[in-house]
Order: sequence, then structure tokens, then C-alpha cells
Amino acid sequence: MLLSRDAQGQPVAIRREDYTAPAWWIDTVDLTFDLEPAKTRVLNKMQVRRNPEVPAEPLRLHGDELNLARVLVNGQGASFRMEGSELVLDGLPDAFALEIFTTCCPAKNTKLMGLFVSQDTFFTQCEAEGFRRITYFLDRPDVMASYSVLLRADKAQYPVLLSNGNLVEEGDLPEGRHFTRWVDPFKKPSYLFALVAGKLVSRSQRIKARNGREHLLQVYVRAGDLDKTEHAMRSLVNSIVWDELRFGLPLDLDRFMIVATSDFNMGAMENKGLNIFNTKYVLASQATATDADFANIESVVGHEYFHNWTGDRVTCRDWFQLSLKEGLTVFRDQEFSMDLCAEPSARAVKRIEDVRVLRSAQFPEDAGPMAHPVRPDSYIEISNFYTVTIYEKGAEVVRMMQTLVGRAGFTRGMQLYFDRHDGQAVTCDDFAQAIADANPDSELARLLPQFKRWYSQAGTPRLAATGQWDAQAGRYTLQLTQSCPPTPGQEHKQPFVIPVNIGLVAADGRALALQLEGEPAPQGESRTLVLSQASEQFVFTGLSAEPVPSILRGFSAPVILEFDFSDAQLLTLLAHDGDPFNRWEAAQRLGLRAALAAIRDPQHAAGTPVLSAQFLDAMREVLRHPQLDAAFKELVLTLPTEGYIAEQLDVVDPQRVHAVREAMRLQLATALAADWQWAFEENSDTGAYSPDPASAGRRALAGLALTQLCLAARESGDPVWPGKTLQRFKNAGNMTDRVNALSALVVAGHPLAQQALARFHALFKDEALVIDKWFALQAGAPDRGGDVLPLVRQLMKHPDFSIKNPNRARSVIFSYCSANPGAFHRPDAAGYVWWSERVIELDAINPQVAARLARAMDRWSKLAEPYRTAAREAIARVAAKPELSKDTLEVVTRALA
Ligand code: 0A1
Ligand code: ZN
Repeated sequence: MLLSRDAQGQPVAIRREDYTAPAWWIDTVDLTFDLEPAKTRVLNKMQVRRNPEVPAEPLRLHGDELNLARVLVNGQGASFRMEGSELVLDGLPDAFALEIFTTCCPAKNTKLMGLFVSQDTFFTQCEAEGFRRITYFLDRPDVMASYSVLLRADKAQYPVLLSNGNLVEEGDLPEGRHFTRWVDPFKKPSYLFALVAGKLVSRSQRIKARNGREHLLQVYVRAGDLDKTEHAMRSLVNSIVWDELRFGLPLDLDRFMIVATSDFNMGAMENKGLNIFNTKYVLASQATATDADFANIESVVGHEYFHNWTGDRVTCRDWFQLSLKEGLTVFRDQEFSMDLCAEPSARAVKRIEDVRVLRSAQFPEDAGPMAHPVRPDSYIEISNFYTVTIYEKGAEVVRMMQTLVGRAGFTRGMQLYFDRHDGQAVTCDDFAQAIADANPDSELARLLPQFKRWYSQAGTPRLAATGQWDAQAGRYTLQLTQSCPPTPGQEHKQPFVIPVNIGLVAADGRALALQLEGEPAPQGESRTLVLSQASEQFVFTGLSAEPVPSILRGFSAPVILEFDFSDAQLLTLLAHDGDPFNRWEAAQRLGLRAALAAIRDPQHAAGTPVLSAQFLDAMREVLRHPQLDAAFKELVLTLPTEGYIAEQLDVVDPQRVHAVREAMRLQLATALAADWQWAFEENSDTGAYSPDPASAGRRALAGLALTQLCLAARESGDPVWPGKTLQRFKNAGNMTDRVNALSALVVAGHPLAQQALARFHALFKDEALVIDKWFALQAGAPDRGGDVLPLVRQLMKHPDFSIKNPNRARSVIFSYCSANPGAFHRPDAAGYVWWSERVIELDAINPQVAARLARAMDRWSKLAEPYRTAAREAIARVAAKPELSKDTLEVVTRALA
């Protein structure tokens, strides 16, 4: 086992190629906890045996911030030594009982890894390497053991004591204490261990599965939050039903629990049978949660539940394989949310939303200093690799497999994967092999080694397409050429296997039949071309007029498509494409094109229009369209983000990008004022609240309309819409309408915003998740004369602010540094200086959160002067800080490399 710091105390990179199987197995773990915040005692009794398949080695157990009291081998005091934080035992028999007694201090655990206290309740977080903060162990995912857990604590303060698996015994102890004993029927790696102890209440539901087995489902929260658990429970039931229907995967436990905590570094955690969630992804009521919150809860509850098979039953051999469980499980939760949509158009909306996340977060990651393959080759701190590449790009890789083998073929592949690997710790190769083997005649099977470059090569491929029309022969030749830019450590890339879904649209909007050269007859109006060479030609025949190509339908591969569409072609696709994704994409391209032209034109002056009359007319047509859904309209009418625009530029002047996008937004607001008013009135009353996609879509469009109307009113000085907006804010019957109205006033910078913000705070002062929204709205507000940074400084002094709570820290600090480019990138560099101070401050409290914040500067090298130099200095200031965590050090070191 490698030490993670060298002799000088510098962090050492862990490399995938150095993987070796463990020299020892731990078969059983019997844990006893005496829970006390200041000093928790942990007795860990293990059965250990030598792995006969690898050369003999001492037993090296991981530990972190533990106080070691005793080590017994077969009941006898044993000699051991410490090497750094590792506990090393020599001269051991081939199989033995090992007993280790340690203590730790959960009350002082601000990293929120291992055992910690949140609002007087104990929680654990063990992924990826947190179990070693609870006891000495082989804390690696390929060591799978059977766990039995005894929890003891004061009964009045900690009436609920939970761990993984089944409750087998409980009872009282002297001095007001009590105990529970839990046995997990499945072997698991240490990262899936969990315990919870505190004053909690639960919503319980019993369900009977299709096979007749009964299960107890529970959602545990603090007293007072029980009325916000209905949606999470419904989402859990839906997840269980869906996994059984779609993949034949049943719930394998008698009892499945979800517990919510307000102090959590991430979204949620899939501990076997005892999922621990950030409250943000559990608690919802129409008064306190938005439609987006409801949708996120559904997908995160689904995600964690789906891990029960993809992650828990079959886990990762090592952390380089993280996407084996994460990419696959994101794919599964995306499919789940889509399958729950009643309308096909709602499925398309979900796909567009997912692609927006990929393009706005993963593409920049893949182009920046932290770029890494879906299966990385090395890391310094594994926590830094819970990234959009591992998750979202990993999900796209799985989606491409499904595209190549078909939906039924993919389900067959999943079955084979579980037949082969249930109960094992495996690799991404094992997964891809199972999908291919179950579909031997597929393109995936034919091209498997090449397809797997998606796992090994980083960077976003470019797909350059050109079309050639031969009117005489009625042939349309599409040339597809791929390339991939260099990424850190990978100068040259080999061609990928790229599934390209395609259709051809006539100038009048009709979908054309697709017949490739050599085929006897047309085969449908949409099909998948598979590009595996650097460049290939596809010839469509039997056409009577030049078609408009609709390429990469449904975003069938995570690539950047370059095609020199004319405006007229894009307008045809926007008006007629049968593929909703490409219809939306056409509008994005038109908007992007206008933005880039204005940004690049040195003559372009502030105040001159950016958008053409033609574009505005097309937008009006979509907005007023009698058949299109409100949700889809809202997506089309939302301009590309500043971040997405910036990614298209080699050198970024963030203030110019901001100014141009603001000008576009204002132009859209004023030119379509009457249409926005119409759209608002059409969609403003959604009746009794339900978070379903159709009504959520109408609220989203009404919200966008309100923002546009308030923006236009600011220009004209008209008081009517701001007044109406304040009224809507006050009378709102749900959080979506309320926060949308509030946001419209804040975004427009209207004086009424202050009044509304004060009222919002007073109304929701006891609702932490709503107060997070209150902070985030202000820290994310459009900058007017540099006013956001002073406001953010003030917010940090607000009595409700605490930097120790990750949700609160994110609501202020991340909203400003990562989500408000116009305010953050100040010519005086004050935003960057403030960022560096916050990274350093956070690093001493919670390195994981600090390292995430450090990533706000990932794209610094693209910035124009004076931003670039100032940004570099700020990063260097962080890097120079002594005793930085390896989390933050890895991020800033890569940024400066
Ligand atoms: N496996 C979890 C994500 C997760 C990872 C690390 C954590 O440590 C702080 C917490 C959660 C998931 O994918 O949901
Ligand atoms: Zn996950």
C-alpha cells in the first residue's frame, strides 16, 4: 500500500497502473461504538486472513486522526509500528482475530468525513476514505466484509440508533443508556458503512414487491420536518418499482432507510440500506421547495437507491473505477426521471437539461487543468475526482453503449453484468465487456477496444461535419471528421467511436426518408451513423432537393459538433426539426452566433442591438406556438449562459461577455414585451400545486416572462410590472412562484427587491434551505457598479451565516465566485483576492469544500488581461499557503502547471 505523502510530507500521486490486489482479506467486522460527541470509543474485532494469491506483506491498516489504545492479535497484545498514519503489523499467522480499540472526536470533526456531529446527531460519511477516520482498516473498496454493529449511547439524547442492514437486537443499559445491534446480510466495502444516532422521527411505509417480499421503507428527519418527507418517500417507492420493471432488479433488503442531515459535503450517500442525504435532497413542501428541488429530490433519491445494485451489490475494484458505479448510476437516474415523464416532450426537456449541465460544467472541466479521463490514471486526493467527468460524462459513455446495442440489448447486458459480477469489486472494463458480450452482433462488440477510448482519453472531441449536395444525382454527402484537443498528460488522441444520430429535413420542414448509398430502400427518418475513423463519408441518395441535416439528434455523443449552418438552415431546424433536442440546439446556435459576433467585433458599441429581427421573430414564434410545451419554450427562450459563451472564445473578457449577454437579454425583453405579457398571463395560474413536468414547465415559463417584463420595465421606468411582481411574490401559493417573482425583482435591480427580500427572510427565517436561497439570490445578483462584492462581505457577517455549514457556504461563496461571472471578474481583482481568502479559510475547516471552491478558477488561463495576471496571482497566493490540505493543493497545483 502506498503512503499518500512522501518523506518531505508532500502528497504523492496514486497511479492506476500500480494497483495490486490486497495482501490480506478482512472477512468479518464486529464493531462496538460507545457514542459520545467529545470522545467516541470504537472497538473493532475483525477476522483477517492472508491473500494466498499475492506475495506476503505486512498488514498495513489505514487510519486518520485516531487515538489508538490497544491492538490484540488472537486475544494477545501484539507488537505494531506506525508508518505515517498507517498501523503496520508484522509476523502474523495466515488467519487470525484482530482487535483494535480506538477513540475519536466527532464533535470536532469539521471535515464531515468519518464520524461527525450535526445538530446533536451523529452521522458518518465513509466514501471514499472516511472509514479510516473511524477505525484502522483496509480502507479500500476491494476488501469486502460482513458487518455486525453494536451501538451504545445515552437513550434520552440519542433515542434512534441506526446502522446498515437488519436490526437484530435492542435494549436498555444502566445509567440511562441503550443499545441496538445491526447485522448487514451483504458483504460490503468499508466506504458503504454507516451509522446514525440522534433525536429523529421517521415516515414509514411498508411495500410489497412483485415477488411478494415485504419491505419497510423509512425516511428519518428532525422533528418538525416530517411534513416535508412525502415526496422523498414517493420518489423512493417509484425508484423501487422502476428498477424492478426496467432492469429486473429488486430491493434485496427487509429494511431500507434514508436519513437527512443539514451538514453534508455532497448530495447524498448510498450506504447499504442506510442512505444518508443532504436535507436539500430530501425535504420538500410546496411552501418551501421549488419545482427544481422536487425534481432534484426525485433524481437523487433514485440515484442513491439505484446504487444498491450498481455500486453496492457490484462495487469498484479501486477508486480509478469510480465511474463504473457513478456514470452508470447517473445514467440510470436520468432514465428513471425520463421514464416517469407522461409526455414524450417532457422526456426531451429532461434530456436538454442534462445536456446543459454536461456542456456548462463538464466541457469546461475537460478543457481545463483538471481534465481527466472517465477512468483517471492518477490522483493525489480521490475526493477531487467526484467530478462532472466521472458522473455526467461517464453517464454519456453508458448512454452511447445503449445507443449502440439498443434498449433491449442494454438490459440484456446489465443482466449479464450482474450474473457475472454480483458480490464482486470490478472494473469499467468488466462492465463494457458484459454489455458487448450480451450483444455479440452489435457495433459495440465489433468496436469494443476502440470504444473504450472513451474511458481512457480525456478531452471533448470535435466532430466537424460538412455537407455536399449533388442536385443532379439527388445525393447528399455528409463528411464527418473527428479530432480531440490535447489534455494534461495526453498530447495525441486516437479516434473515438461516435454514434451520430441523424435525420434530414426538407426546406419546407418535412422529415425525409434516409437511404444510404448501396441500400435497396430507405430505412426510416432517423438513424444512427457510427463514426470510428478519423474521417468518414456517408452518402444519402434518392433526394429531390437539398436537405438540412439534423446531426447528433438527442445529443447522441458528448462531442462539440461543428457545422457551418446558414441562418436559414438553423431557422428551418428551429421551426420544424422532429427532434426536439436539435430544435432547441438550433436556437442556441443562433443565439451563440449573435453573441460571439458582437463580442468579437471591436466596433460593437454598448447599446447597439445584438439580435437580428429574424431571430427575434423566430423566438416570438416559439413563445406563441400553439403546440409546443411551456417547459420547452422556456428552454428555447433562455439564451446560452455566460460560461457557455466564454468557452467558445480563445481569450475571454468576462465583462464583455457579460455586457453582451445582458444586452441580448434586454433586447429579447423589450422586443417581445407584448409576447412575454401574453405568455405570463397564459401560464401564471397553474391551479392546485403539483410538481409534475407540465405544471412545472408552465411556472418556469411564467417566471422567465416575469423576469423579462421586469427587465423591460426597468428600461422604460414603467412601475406596473414590478408592482404586479411584488404582488405575485406576496400572494404566491408555492415556493416556485414566490422565488421566481423575488428573483425577477432582484435581477432587474428594482427598488422593490429590498422590501421583498426582507419579507422573504422574515417569512422563512426558520427554514434553513429557504434561507440558503435567500443568500444565493443576493450573492448571485447582477452586478451594478461593483455592488455585489460588498454585499457578499456583509452577508458573511449576517447572523444566519456559518462557513462551517457546506450548504450555507455554497449559498454565499460559491454563488458569487462560481455562478456570478459578471460580479466576480472585477477589473480591480478584488473578487479574486476575496476568493483566495475564502479558499484558505475553508481549507482549515473542510478541505473538500475548499477544493471545490478552488475550482472556480479552473479557466483562468483563458482570461484576457488584466484578469489573467490577477487570477494567477490569487491562485499562487493559495498555493503558497503552508499546510494546505492535499485536496486544495492538488487543485491549485494543477491550475498553475
Ligand atoms: N457516492 C455518492 C457521492 C458521495 C461521494 C463522496 C461523499 O463524501 C463526502 C459523499 C457522497 C453519490 O454518488 O451519491
Ligand atoms: Zn452516485
